[in-house]
Amino acid sequence: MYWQRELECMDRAELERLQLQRLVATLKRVATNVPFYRKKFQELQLNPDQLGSLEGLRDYPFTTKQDLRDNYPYGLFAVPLRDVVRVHASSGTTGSSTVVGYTRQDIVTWSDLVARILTGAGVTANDVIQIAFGYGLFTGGFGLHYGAERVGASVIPISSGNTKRQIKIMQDFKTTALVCTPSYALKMADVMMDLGVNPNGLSLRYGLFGAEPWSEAMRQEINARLGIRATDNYGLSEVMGPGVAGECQECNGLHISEDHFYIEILDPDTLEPVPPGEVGELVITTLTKEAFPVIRYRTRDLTRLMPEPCPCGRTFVRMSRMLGRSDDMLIIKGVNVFPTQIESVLFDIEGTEPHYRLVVERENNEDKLTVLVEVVESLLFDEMKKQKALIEHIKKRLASELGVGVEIKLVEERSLERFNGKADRVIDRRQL
Ligand code: DLL
Repeated sequence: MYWQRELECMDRAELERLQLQRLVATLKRVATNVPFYRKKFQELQLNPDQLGSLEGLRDYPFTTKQDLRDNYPYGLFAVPLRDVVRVHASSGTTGSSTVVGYTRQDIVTWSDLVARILTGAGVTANDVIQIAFGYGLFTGGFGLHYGAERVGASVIPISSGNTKRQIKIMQDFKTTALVCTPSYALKMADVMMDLGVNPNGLSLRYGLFGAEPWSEAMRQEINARLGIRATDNYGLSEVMGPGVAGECQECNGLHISEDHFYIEILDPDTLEPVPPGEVGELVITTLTKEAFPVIRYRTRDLTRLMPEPCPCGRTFVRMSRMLGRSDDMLIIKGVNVFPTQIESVLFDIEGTEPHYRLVVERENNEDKLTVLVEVVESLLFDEMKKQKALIEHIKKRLASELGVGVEIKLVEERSLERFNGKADRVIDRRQL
């Protein structure tokens, strides 16, 4: 049942020794190979050789998404490109995207860690696993794919989209495990109903879902409608991709692969550790990554640790499902979207005013993002043709910037409420 029992059930003191040893090695490596870290460490007079305990990491500076953007594309890589065998990137076609790389060994580690998650969720070599995450710069498709091959399951790399075809393949190929976002799993259930396909007649047993927030209620609904056992798994491209943490079959919190990631839970305002079990921001330091190590990366994801031992026997600490974000990032159909990306596109388009609202809804289990944009008065009185052309233009620009389609609604100048204090432009009506 276990993938790497000797590691996943490691004694705590032994784990901490291993973490410290790997942490010192990582800090030394980035200080030598990455000018960004070297400079910061020098400014703070930090010498990795003198790190005597894991807590000592608190003296080290944080790394943020902005740091990755500022060093676009390869500035934070710790090995020469010659040693990089794979590159992934987050959404955003311009300077706002973040680029990460992997050495051959990083790919081996990544596959092992995803294999742990699949195994923890119940997947074995006997399973037929359908991977409905996008294959491409997004880490979801390839990340899960390599892990599933490592387990020895039969992998169907169908990628995302074309729901009817997904269902046909699922029937014909006798898929037993489904991998996608939780909202897409519900959409599949809807389409099955439309097509008159009875989920109980399928071979499906497991669902491994991640890449976006969901709730316990949503899990229950997916389980009931698809007749499966759904588990949650978490990761982010800056740190590796999927494979950072995942639920075992207890379905009660996600085990973090602590032999490869050192985690802190901090108050997002004071950046001090919160008491054990309380909600805070997850901050991750990679312990084994070669091409793209990160030190104290602020994920902006809010969670809490569950330090109690897990009945499954794994000793790696669990964290609760993600409880929110400490910034304004939205996840639309699994794609990360920042309101500022939308703003900069709108600023660039003639005829629009810099006033907008983002309305997020979930219709038929699919996310829908509508951008309300104020336009100069003359335009609203213009012929429909001109308005339509503007809408199409904005849609195209946004789709290429964000990597996901949005709806546009033009509204009258000065019709959107103005803010006195902090602008709150996002209305999220999704009920997960
Ligand atoms: O979403 C990696 C991934 C792929 C994880 C497939 C799991 C499965 P990014 O595109 O960089 O990477 O987005 C990372 O997505 O900071 C969270 O806010 C959110 N996220 C990822 N997994 C979960 C989850 C991938 N299980 C960002 N629950 C993260 C809630 C999640 N949010």
